[in-house]
Parts: sequence; C-alpha cells; structure tokens
Amino acid sequence: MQVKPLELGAKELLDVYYLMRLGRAIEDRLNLLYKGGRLPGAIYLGTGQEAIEIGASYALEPGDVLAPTHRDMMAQLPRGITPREVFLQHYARANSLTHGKGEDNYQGDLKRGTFATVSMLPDFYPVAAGAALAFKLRKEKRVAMAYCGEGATSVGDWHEAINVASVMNLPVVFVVINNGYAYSTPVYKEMKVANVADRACAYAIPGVVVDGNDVVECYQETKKAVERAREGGGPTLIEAKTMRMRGHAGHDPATYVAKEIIDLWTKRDPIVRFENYLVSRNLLNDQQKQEIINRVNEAVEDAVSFAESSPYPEGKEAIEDVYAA
Ligand SMILES: Cc1ncc(C[n+]2csc(CCOP(=O)(O)OP(=O)(O)O)c2C)c(N)n1
Repeated sequence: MQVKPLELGAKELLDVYYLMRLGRAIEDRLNLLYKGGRLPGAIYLGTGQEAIEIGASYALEPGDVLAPTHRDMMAQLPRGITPREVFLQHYARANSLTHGKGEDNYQGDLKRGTFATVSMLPDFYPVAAGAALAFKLRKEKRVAMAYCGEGATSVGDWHEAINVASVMNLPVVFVVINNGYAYSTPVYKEMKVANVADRACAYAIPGVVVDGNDVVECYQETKKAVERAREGGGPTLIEAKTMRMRGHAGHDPATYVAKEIIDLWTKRDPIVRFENYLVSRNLLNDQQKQEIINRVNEAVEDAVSFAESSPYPEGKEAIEDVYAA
C-alpha cells in the first residue's frame, strides 16, 4: 500500500490547511445556528483543537478506522465525512447518516472507516482495541485510532483498553486531546500526573506528548505511531496539549475559564500558526489563502441550504434500525 510520507508535500499541506479552515467554519456556523435556536439538539465544538483533530486522523490510510468522540467532528473530515452530512445530522433530516436519529456529531460511516460516535466515555477505546484485534487476527495491515479527552482517561475502560492493546500488541493508536477541562473541571483536579502520556509507562507502551496546536507535529508524531502499529510495533499513547476555546457544549458560556487563559491560547491559534508556517515556506500567498477561504465558505453555504431544504423523517422511521438490549 502507498502510505503518506512523514514529510507532507505542498499539496497535502494545503489540503490540511483547507480541512482546518473548513472545520472551523463549520463549527462557527453551527454555533450561530444553535444560538439562534435553529438546531434541534446539542453542539459540542472542538474550536481551537483543529491541529490535533485533523493532524492525527490525516495520518490514517483509507483502510484504517477512526473511533472519535462527541467533540471530534473535525477528525472525521479527512475520512471523507462531508459538510452536507455534518449539517444534515445536526438538522436531524431524513437523508442524514443516521436518518434523522441522534443529534450532535453522533454519526459515522464504516465504509469510510469512521465509527458513529457514542456518548459514554471512553467507550471507543475498547472498541478501537477490538477493531485492532480483528485486524491482527485477520493479518490485515490496518490500524485503529481512538480519540478521547483527558477527563475520560480516569475511567476504568480507558486503562483496560490500553492494557489489553499492550499485552496483545495490537495495531492501535490512542489519542488523548488534553484541552484543559472536563466540562468545568480543570486538569489539576482530574489527575496528579503531569502528563496523561506518563500513564503509558504503566502499560509498557510509548507515551508521547505533542503540541496540540502545531498541526505539523501532531501529524508527524501520530504518523510515526500509525506506521509503527501497522508494522507490528503495537500501540502508542499520544497526548496533545491544547485548549477548548468554547464551552463544553453550546449552552455553556465557560465562565469558569479565566480570561487570561483564553487570551493566552488565542495567541496560539493553530490555524494562524499553520498559516504563518505555510507563508514562511512560500507555500501560501494572499491569493491562495483567499481562494481557500472562498472554497470553505461556499461548501458551508451549500451544506446549510441543502440541510435546511431536506425533509424530516416520516414518523414511522422512528422505530426503524432501533434495537433494545
Ligand atoms: C461515562 C460517562 N460519564 C459522564 C459523561 C458525561 N460527559 C460527557 S462529556 C464529559 C466531559 C468529558 O471531558 P473530557 O474527557 O476531557 O473530553 P472533552 O469534553 O473535554 O473533549 C462528560 C462528563 C459521559 N458521556 N460518559
């Protein structure tokens, strides 16, 4: 299989830049629609996390699988989930991936290698480990990647998943997005270790801390872990240090976060930072930037009007594809 290189070329770097801007624009519009009372469900935005959301999943290849959380809509964009699908889901329309069921970002498409998100955290860690076990048993050179927040790392399932992945040497990459808060709880009240990645030593696997606002570093470190897993090297735990620049969900004004903290992280905006990197390497000029912004805006406009003009499901569809356990 032809796999992406560690050093991305100009085309891929601009692709990553487009996806980061697209993710931000989709979320900005979702926020506006939510505040205007236009969406039936909740929103959980990952604004500020673009570098790790996109940088990590961009390191996967088409046959790999992604297990994202409620906040990881952006991670699904490199997998091929489209802006139309994102808005159809949030508007709960019949032609959404869940046929109008669910809310928020609880969608996915196995054909494109992304599981539909579930709410319980970190339940996708064991699922990703299970997918990786299947790949190993079938001798397929495929990799599973799971995302979760740092808050979810204090739940037992998180440790069980990593332990079994370590013991069975499974091809899985565990990504923890440490965005400073589990809802309103700051990290120092969640754990005593300095880094979530330090927990990797308990399972004898590599633990890597990355700058979660630097997309090049996020891509390169996850890429190394993905290829190590693919070649039989087992799991890696990656911790991306970043900041959640909005509340936990749309209803949360996050008044528990000091203004100085927000100001500090605003200066580290991952999109501006990547833009400066691209400009310094002569890979992006004003005209290209404007073209990308135009493309992003058109994609969002198209997706919103497509979703708004799409029908709701018929009442009888409410009991289709629903299972009781
Ligand atoms: C097992 C479980 N307990 C509680 C919740 C409710 N809940 C949803 S998100 C969240 C905070 C999660 O924080 P973190 O893991 O740091 O992820 P973040 O939301 O910051 O991305 C909580 C408590 C849940 N979904 N699952």
